[in-house]
Amino acid sequence: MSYTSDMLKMLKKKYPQENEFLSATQEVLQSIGLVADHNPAFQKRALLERLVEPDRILSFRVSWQNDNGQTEVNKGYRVQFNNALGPYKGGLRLHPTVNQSILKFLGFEQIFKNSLTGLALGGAKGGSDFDPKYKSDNEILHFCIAFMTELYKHMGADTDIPAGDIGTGTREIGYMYGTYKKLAGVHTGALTGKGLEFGGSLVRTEATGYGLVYLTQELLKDNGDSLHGKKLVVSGSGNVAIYAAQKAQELGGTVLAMSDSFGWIFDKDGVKIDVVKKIKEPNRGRLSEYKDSVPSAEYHTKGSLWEVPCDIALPCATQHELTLPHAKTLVKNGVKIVAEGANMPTFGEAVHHLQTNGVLFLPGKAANCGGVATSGFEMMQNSARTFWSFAQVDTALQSLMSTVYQRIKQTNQKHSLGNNFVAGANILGFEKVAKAMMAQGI
Ligand code: NDP
Ligand code: 2IT
Repeated sequence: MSYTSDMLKMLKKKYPQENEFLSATQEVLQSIGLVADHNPAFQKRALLERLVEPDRILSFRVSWQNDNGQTEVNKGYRVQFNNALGPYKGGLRLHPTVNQSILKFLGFEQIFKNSLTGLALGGAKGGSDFDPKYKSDNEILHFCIAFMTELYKHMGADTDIPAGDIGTGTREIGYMYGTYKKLAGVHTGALTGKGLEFGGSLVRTEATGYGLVYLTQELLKDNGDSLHGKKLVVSGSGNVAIYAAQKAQELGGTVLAMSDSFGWIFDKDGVKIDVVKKIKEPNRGRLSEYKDSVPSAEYHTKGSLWEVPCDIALPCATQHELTLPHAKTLVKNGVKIVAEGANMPTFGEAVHHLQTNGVLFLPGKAANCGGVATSGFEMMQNSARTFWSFAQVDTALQSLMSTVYQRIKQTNQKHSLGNNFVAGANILGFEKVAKAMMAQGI
């Protein structure tokens, strides 16, 4: 047995119900053995035991009033996982499936993702099992006020800086920030993804999707190729998916299919992003409406968009959406690259199948880190009380994604990992956090 496998065994015993958290920790622990197993100082200081246990988990009740005057009760959380590199940083997810396991997996991954950005950001995640679908603007406002009334006590520009995630976009961040500002009595950058009029950064809305495409572009460039003429399939049709699809098309690709949790669209002429935006922003309408504007498109509720033959697949919806059978179909149809816009969208066995069949696989921690990196840029602008132009932020984002690619590639070369970007990203992310934790004692 090794230190990393002991740790995995311990976690399975201690948290048998936390499937998502176990998947996320397994992937990291299985990658970092090379650098974590042979350092007795790590074991003496219980480095891994400390790394897999959140610093704290805040959980609270959120009561709010719906439009019928009825009080509704949801569960709210913030998992402050690790602040070795900087203040806790990570998004807030509003989705009925939210539970402690999901937020622990997201918070855990955020530690390494934030490390990969090269910025001084710790890892955290939070949210609620509140379902924003079919809620009125007034109900969203009342939920956000109630949620922040609890969370504001634990946040701050130098302590914990939440942001968006599934179900939390610019509108929700605006309502949350308004409440934070009132209760805390300060106007500081304690949330990112804010409106441009009150401290938000240009490009933050687009950043995760753009960053995903920039990293994919680096990989293509490295292989003497480009996005030009490539066929893409992008799952989801939210913040990440929309801007990934938009940038991919801008760079010469064609997005043939997109999805939401009800179904998926196929548009042989390339999905019209403006139509998708109109449906989704900010009211989270249904993709079935796409056909009203583009009658030649197809809308399906059966099967999966992963059946559409493509060169590049970008899963951008949610965790565990791309299964082994999907991976087999993608391989059979000749996919060349799979890059994760979402967090852990691909099951472990599907990743393995893709990698062993020569598909270049970019893991979410690296591929979607452009979002949190641009949150980091927002924090920089807030601290300096300045405002960068679109081009300034976009150039900084492109350069950061290029550096992330180069550093993962160097890590792979150093450890003879070939094209295993999962292992490279995990090792690279881990090494910096481990160094910081060791330097800071216990
Ligand atoms: P949004 O809420 O904007 O969009 C989510 C999209 O995924 C929607 O189309 C939604 O469909 C679909 N979806 C959500 N849950 C499910 C589900 N259980 N099954 C099928 N489809 C689902 O979220 P984001 O675009 O912000 O986030 C997407 C992914 O990207 C998440 O994994 C998130 O953690 C990750 N991410 C987000 C970042 C950000 O900056 N926003 C940064 C890095 C990663 P429907 O409308 O029907 O619910
Ligand atoms: O998963 C993620 O990286 C996010 N939801 C964005 C986090 C952030 O703080 O911008």
